[in-house]
Amino acid sequence: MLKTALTDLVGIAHPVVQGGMAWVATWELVVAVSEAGGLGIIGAGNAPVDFVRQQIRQVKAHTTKPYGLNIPLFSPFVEQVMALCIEERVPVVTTGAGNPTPYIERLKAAGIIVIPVVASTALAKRLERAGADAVIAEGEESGGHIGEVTTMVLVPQVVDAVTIPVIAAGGFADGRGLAAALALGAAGVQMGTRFICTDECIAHINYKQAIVKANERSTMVTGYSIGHPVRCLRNPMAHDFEALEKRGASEQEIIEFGTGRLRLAVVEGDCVRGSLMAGQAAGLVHDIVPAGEVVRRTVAEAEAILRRLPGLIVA
Ligand code: TUI
Repeated sequence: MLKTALTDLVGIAHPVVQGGMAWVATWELVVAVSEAGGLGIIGAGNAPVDFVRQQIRQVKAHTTKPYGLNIPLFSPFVEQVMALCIEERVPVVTTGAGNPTPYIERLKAAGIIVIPVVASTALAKRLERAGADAVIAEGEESGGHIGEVTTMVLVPQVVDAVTIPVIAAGGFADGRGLAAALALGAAGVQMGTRFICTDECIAHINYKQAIVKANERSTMVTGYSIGHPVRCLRNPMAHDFEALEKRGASEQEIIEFGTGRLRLAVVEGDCVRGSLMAGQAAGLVHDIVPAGEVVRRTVAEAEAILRRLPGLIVA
């Protein structure tokens, strides 16, 4: 067992968080991760409030363990989803792609643990002052919407910048990563791509197999030109997106081109026209297994490493 500031804060057995991925992180995956002693997180994405409510109700019906909900701050339904979290007493709320300060006080007043994703020390410090309970420091190795700093340099700098627990994200897929994150001063890891390749994840099998086939150079980043960099697997869609940006297409044209692409990948399994969002850790994922197995393996491997490392010290 690994006891950290994160396991204490949230009341979970293992310092392993499942990223709240839009379309992908539905109640089935969340229940599997939380039941295994990790923290499962519903991905609200851009979904309307009725869909999100159903997801919360299903999680509550299938586990009594702590769980969370992620809301990307550019969702058109952000206000309603925040209100829903309060109404449904969701234990943990994580946010992505922006500054959640305007919501923190309300969430905290309802007893909700608030854990924003940050990509810089500046935002981490501001959010600690605003009352965040912990932060997820996410490096540019991650899939989906990303910042500009790598995990290896971001995590220890965020650890130095704040006193609240820091969860490391971006590039993690196994126990070696968890052990390394703890060495950097983090209180746990969040993994997204690794949890897509699980039996309980509802993503199309084509999506999962594309991740299993990927190596460390299989992802690329599009969207820099419109200020929304997104990492996904290289495929015809990603190359077309890049070509569009290179010829100076308007923001509106680019957004229109991108809209609905994640759904195509996740739901239809369209690996040509869909956006297969994934992190560089895709190269570390070699199998599709139960989500509980991912949690157990990650912790067991980290424990074995941490037991072995003191042997490196000589008198
Ligand atoms: O949020 C993410 N990753 C995401 S959200 C997403 S949603 C979506 N996309 C397309 C179609 C449908 C749904 C996909 N991937 N990760 C968390 C994250 N947040 N990474 C980086 C950041 C971040 C970046 C800058 C957080 C804050 C920030 O600060 C800006 C500011 O205002 O200071």
